[in-house]
Formats: sequence, structure tokens, C-alpha cells
Amino acid sequence: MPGVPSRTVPTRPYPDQRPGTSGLRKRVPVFRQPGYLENFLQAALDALTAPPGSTLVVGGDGRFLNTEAIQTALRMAAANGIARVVVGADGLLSTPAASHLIRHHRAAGGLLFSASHNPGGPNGDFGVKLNLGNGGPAPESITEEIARRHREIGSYRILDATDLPLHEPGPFSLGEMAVEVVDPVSDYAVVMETLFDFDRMRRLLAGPAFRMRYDAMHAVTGPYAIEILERRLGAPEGTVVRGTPLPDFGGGHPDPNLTYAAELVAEMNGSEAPDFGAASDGDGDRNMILGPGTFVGPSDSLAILAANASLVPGYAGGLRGVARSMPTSAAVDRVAERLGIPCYETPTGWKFFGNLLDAGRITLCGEESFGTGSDHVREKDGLWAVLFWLDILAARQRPVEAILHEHWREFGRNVYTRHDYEEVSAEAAAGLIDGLRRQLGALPGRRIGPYRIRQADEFAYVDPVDGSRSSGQGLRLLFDGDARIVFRLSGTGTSGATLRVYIEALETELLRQRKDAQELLAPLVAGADELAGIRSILEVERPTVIT
Ligand code: VG1
Ligand code: CO
Repeated sequence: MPGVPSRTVPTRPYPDQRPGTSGLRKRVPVFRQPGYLENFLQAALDALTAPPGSTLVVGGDGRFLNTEAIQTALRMAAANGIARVVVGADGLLSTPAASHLIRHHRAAGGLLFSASHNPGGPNGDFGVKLNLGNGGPAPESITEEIARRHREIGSYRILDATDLPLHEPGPFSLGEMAVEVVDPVSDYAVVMETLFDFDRMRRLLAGPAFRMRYDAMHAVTGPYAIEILERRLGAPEGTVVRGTPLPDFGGGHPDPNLTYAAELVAEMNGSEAPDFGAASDGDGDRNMILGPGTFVGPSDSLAILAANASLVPGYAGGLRGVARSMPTSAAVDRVAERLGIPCYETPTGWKFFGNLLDAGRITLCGEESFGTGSDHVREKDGLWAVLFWLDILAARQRPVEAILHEHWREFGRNVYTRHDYEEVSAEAAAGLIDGLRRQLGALPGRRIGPYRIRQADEFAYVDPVDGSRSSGQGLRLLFDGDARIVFRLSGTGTSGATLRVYIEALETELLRQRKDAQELLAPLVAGADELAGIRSILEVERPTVIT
């Protein structure tokens, strides 16, 4: 329908529109203020500076507000001169699938609607993220540019048009702009087929000796997991549970960890436990890996994938290098050392892996926050990690627990835990960090239980590819003997502040390796509280989430 009029709508800036660790995340009512979403989209489209003829990928995790936001984004893209938009049917695209489509279609970038693992619904969270032409989250230089642009925003451009039907794949047009509604799953599934041995996994899943459970948490990966695990790999129907994406995730918190994926965890700890359990988050970029009675921590999972990569077709040629975010345990460092490949330590957030992946310096990367990925896309990829594990299980024919314990025996165990204090007072949390920062200079040499502080600093990162510098990325206490405590404030919350305390110690003694992480780390946990005054300053008794 060419000739549809476009309008320039006057607007005023909202002072709180600053992207955090992963895009802009706010409560739904905040996003519903007049012009709020439009302002952010206009600033993002301006910062993208897409050349004429550009394609954009648009999709979201299906949460409350997803379809309205996508219709708005389509109208604004058309009014801002975008030539073509590729959008997932029903507005659905997992974050990794969107990353793949951006690369596949050589798009200038993508607009992704998700607040990831945060809860959804009318009073839940919503979010927007801008990705660039490499398929990855916009780097800090661009998110700063977006923040600058919407501080000065005076108007946005939008087309006067009715909603497009997004239910079925097909070509449409919106003014001069072509819109292609695509099946969200098929292109992604093809990539998975090139990376993993589908025949081998099919034999495992179809055989009587192996059962799997995948909890999609009523989030976006349901259709992906059902297509790949049940249809293409022949797992029995019902292998995927909570497979229908719902706008409020069925009232749950779509965060695959021991607290929020409680039903799956209970099943995996029960007497009828399947052989392999997995879950993914709201937008499909996180994963959790379980065996009967066994939880594989994300830092260990990354290390195990790296150590076993040669068994998997897509990585059989070897890894160029690996990377982990700073608070992630050093388990993967030990594997990299053994393999003789570089290991990079980046700040928290996937955007910091982009340059390393683009430059071909790394093949695998991950974060302690249940994110693992590779150079097949530029986002972390939940289902990919699950298939990687499944392919290793098929190749090695060993239980999850045995693979984990054998890994510890071979490399040592980086015992690890993260304690989150969610939705505490922002002022108190900032005060805690300031107080700790002031102590840093005096800490080396001090002891916490059996551990002696070797170095205390605030982590900063210089990107080895483009030389950009990011400071203020977390306070670190490094101890003799490879133990560590890290303190940082979350950049994804939507109310108050969240303090994250990351605690790690290397354990090489076989008998002690089997003990519970909380027990092994108890002296460091107590020491962290004593040094930082967590309980007294935040006025809390205990962490809200322990992973
Ligand atoms: C958290 C995690 C971080 C992750 C980010 C986005 O950030 O710690 O590792 O990259 O979420 O993940 P923060 O600033 O709250 O600690 V997701 O699944 O929300 O895209
Ligand atoms: Co996510």
C-alpha cells in the first residue's frame, strides 16, 4: 500500500531511558506511557544509521506488549526509510534465532523485544534491545549514543497504518517497506543440523535407555524445542514441557535456575528422574543443564563444552579461543590452558564478546548467568547449549554426573556460587559498593579464614580488537590459591538495585570435590558479608537467589 502517510509526532524525553547490561528494561506500565517506546525506537533507529535499502529483523519473546510493540516498530521502521523487515510469525523470535536471521539476511540490525529472564504480564517487565549487522547486541559506544539521542529527542516518525497480520508467514507491505513474516524456527533448526550429529542424537533419544525433559518455561523456546527435539530428533511427545509461549509465562519467572525452574529441579531430583534435564529462559538465550540428582553449574558447563568440543561435528576442527565474563569461574581457563588456546576475560554482558567473535579470536564463550554460546551467532544460545550437551552424551554414552565428576578430577573443580540480593534499596547498594571501593587499597595481605587476599581492584577492560575501554565492571578480591570474591550491581533489574556476590575457590582434592558448594565456600561467604557489611547495610537476612 504505497502512499500511506507518515507523521512526525512531537514528543518529550524521558530521563530514565538508559540501556543497561542488555537493552532497556522497564515495567510494562512505564513502557505504556505516551511516546515511551517510540522515543527509544526512534533513538535506536537513528543510532543504527542504516543505509538506504537496508533490512531489519524484528521479533520478541512473546511477552505481554510484544505484538503491540512489534506493530509500532514496523510502522516506525517504514517511516524511517527501512526497505525491508523480516519478522517472526506471531511476533516470535528467540534472541539467538534473531541473531542468526540478521546474519542470514545481511540485515543492518534488529529490534528485539524482551526482558529476557524477568517476569512478564501487565505488571511485569518489558524490554527492547538493538542488535547490529553482526547479529550481536549493540556495543557500549552505540548504547551511549542511543542514551544521548533520546535525551534530546523532540519527535519521532511513524506511518499511519493499520496492524499487519502476523499469524502466517508471507510477504506484506507497509507503505514503501516490504515485510516478510517468516517461520521463526526453520532457519535456526537448519543451523543446529549443521553443528550437531542429529543421527547420533536421534539414536539416543529414540532408544529405550534414555529419557530427556526440556522445560521451556512457557517462554519463546517452546516451538523451537518441540520442532527440534520431538519432530526432528524423535524424542517422545511430552519431552518438552511448558512448551506454549504465554504473555505472562504462566505466572512464572522464566529464569532457568535452581530457584525458578523448581518443578524441573524437583523432577530431576526425584526417583523417576529422566537422564537429562534442561531449561531455557524468556527469550531463549539462557540454559540450565541437569542430570539425575545433578546440577551442572554454568561455569562448569562452559568448561565441559570446551573440553569435549572435538566430539561434536561443528567444533571438531578445534577451538580458536574461548572467553568468559569476569565473574564467571576460571574453570574454562584451565581447559584453554590444556588446549593451548587463548582465554579472554570480559565484562558482564554478551556485547563484550562480539568483537572477539567477529575477529575470529574465539569460538566458544559464556557467562556464569546460564549463558553459553559460540561463533554460530552473536548471542548466547540456550537450545544450542542443550543440543551440545545432548550430542556429547550421545558420543560418550556416560551419565551427566560422571562427565561432571570426571571433568573435576581431570582439571580440578572451581567450586562456585552466586548470591543475589534482589530489589534492595538502590542507595544502600551504591553505598555498599562505595564503601568497599574505598577499602580496596588496604585489603591485600588481609585474611579471610584460610584465604589470604593477594589483590583487590575494580575490573576494567580494554577491548583487544578496537581498543575501547570499559571501567567500573565489578570489585574483585583475588586470594592466594585461586579463590575469589566479586561484587557487582546488576544492570538488568527494573526496581531498586540487585547486588550480586560471586564466590569461587579451586578444589583439587577428590573427596572434597563432591561436597556441596555452599559448604565448601562457607568461609568466603561469611568473609564477604563481614568485609562488605551486606546484611547490615542492605538490611537483609539472606540472599534472595543462590545459584
Ligand atoms: C545479567 C547477567 C549477565 C547477562 C545479562 C543479560 O546481567 O548477570 O551475565 O549477560 O543478565 O542476560 P546483570 O547486569 O543483571 O548482572 V539475559 O538472558 O537477560 O539477555
Ligand atoms: Co535471556
